[in-house]
Amino acid sequence: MKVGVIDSGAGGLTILNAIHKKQAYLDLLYLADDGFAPYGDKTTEQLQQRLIAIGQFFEREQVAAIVVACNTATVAAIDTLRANTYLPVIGVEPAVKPAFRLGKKRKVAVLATPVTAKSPRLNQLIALWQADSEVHIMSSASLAYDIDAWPESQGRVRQTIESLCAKMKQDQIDTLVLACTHYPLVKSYFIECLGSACDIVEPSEGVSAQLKRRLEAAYPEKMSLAIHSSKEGQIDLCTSSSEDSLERLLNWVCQPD
Ligand code: DGN
Repeated sequence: MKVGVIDSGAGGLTILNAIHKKQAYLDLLYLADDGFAPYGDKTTEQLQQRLIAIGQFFEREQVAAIVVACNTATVAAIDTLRANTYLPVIGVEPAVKPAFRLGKKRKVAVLATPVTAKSPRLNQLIALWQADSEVHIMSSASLAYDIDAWPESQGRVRQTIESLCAKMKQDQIDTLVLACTHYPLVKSYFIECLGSACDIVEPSEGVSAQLKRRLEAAYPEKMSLAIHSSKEGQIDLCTSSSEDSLERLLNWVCQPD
């Protein structure tokens, strides 16, 4: 069974890796839509139109489900995609619920792209789970874009993370939610700057588990056969821009923890 996974660039590979780790029997087709990146500075309407076209692409590829492995596209356009495709669609949402469940009176920073940071959906999620925790929404317009330009951009990535973390330390943040799928690719930099006292939360395992539930509900027989087979699924990568970006993506596929 084949599943389509989409992000604007390399970020969704954090989700793809988590899916492959737990559900190795699935074939995965990853689309890095870097010809249209970054998603973080597009309008809601642009993202909605783009996701409709991507839904059609995945239908032609005969996938069984689509994973929108991008917080920005999820908050802006997942409902539109769902309304325009017959395929099950799984999104990724900022992992605020697990963050607030870590304990009471947390000081939580949610770091995202500008579109996600401003979205009503993020604010609704926070209002739902916040309880007595303090929340600081932070955004970076450049970080996801720079991660896509790895490794030349390594210095800029480090600088941006250092300055974001300096602010978090000043605010005595004890929990960081990585609310852009690109950010876990450079999680080690966050750990370096914040130290082990700060919990860092990201949603990739949750999305993988949600995908499994949706596939089991939509295709019970096929899934039962797939789970019990010894077949190792295939990972295919494609991009909407150049060959060069495909090579960059390969750096991030199935990295060890
Ligand atoms: N990985 C995307 C996300 O989770 O929001 C980043 C989108 C972008 O292009 N900036």
